[in-house]
Amino acid sequence: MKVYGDMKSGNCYKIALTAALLDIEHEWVSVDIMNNETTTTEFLQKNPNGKVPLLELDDGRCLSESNAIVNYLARDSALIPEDAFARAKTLEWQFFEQYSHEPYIAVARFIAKYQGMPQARKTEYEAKQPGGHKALGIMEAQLKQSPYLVGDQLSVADVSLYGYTHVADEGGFDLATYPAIQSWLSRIQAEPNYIAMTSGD
Ligand SMILES: N[C@@H](CCC(=O)N[C@@H](CS)C(=O)NCC(=O)O)C(=O)O
Repeated sequence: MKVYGDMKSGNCYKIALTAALLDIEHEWVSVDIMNNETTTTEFLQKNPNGKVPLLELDDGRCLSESNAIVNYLARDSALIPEDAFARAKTLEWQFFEQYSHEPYIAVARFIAKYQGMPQARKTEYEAKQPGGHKALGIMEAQLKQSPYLVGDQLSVADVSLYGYTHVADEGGFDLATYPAIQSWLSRIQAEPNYIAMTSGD
């Protein structure tokens, strides 16, 4: 299978990390989002939404949306809890990630790190800070109660939230005041097959 992605993107890194943790063989096809490579006719045929990550199976079927891909790759693995309620909780965290975390932390990071904080987006960047801290506060509260977001086991919820949380400082979010998040980051980084965000691209 092929994964189309850009390792600058936490959404794409989630896929690389899932594949590494589960030792899933795949071909990484680099797509440079800064060079508009998601807008080519060829790419839009695979994902009409023009976004990475994108998974292309050997039979040609394509799957977009990072958390859908994470869950597909992790099917039948220990990253997906067997218990129905715990499994729904992993989905709860993944929807939280897309609606209440990524739109603040990932966007602030993109403006600061990849666009170099253009004056035209400075107000928007600043407006992202309270929402990002709210999301981090919710994670911190959970991680004070359990080592992982859903109980005692690493799950897809952790992989999905790890993607942008571990680089939140690049969006101006100082993690110093979130000790439980910091311990959680270290636990994930200690996973045997862990790969860092810069590798694989
Ligand atoms: N909800 C999508 C978001 C995907 C997304 O926003 N991808 C960005 C990179 S992080 C992208 O492809 N941007 C290029 C563009 O929009 O042209 C997911 O989780 O996969």
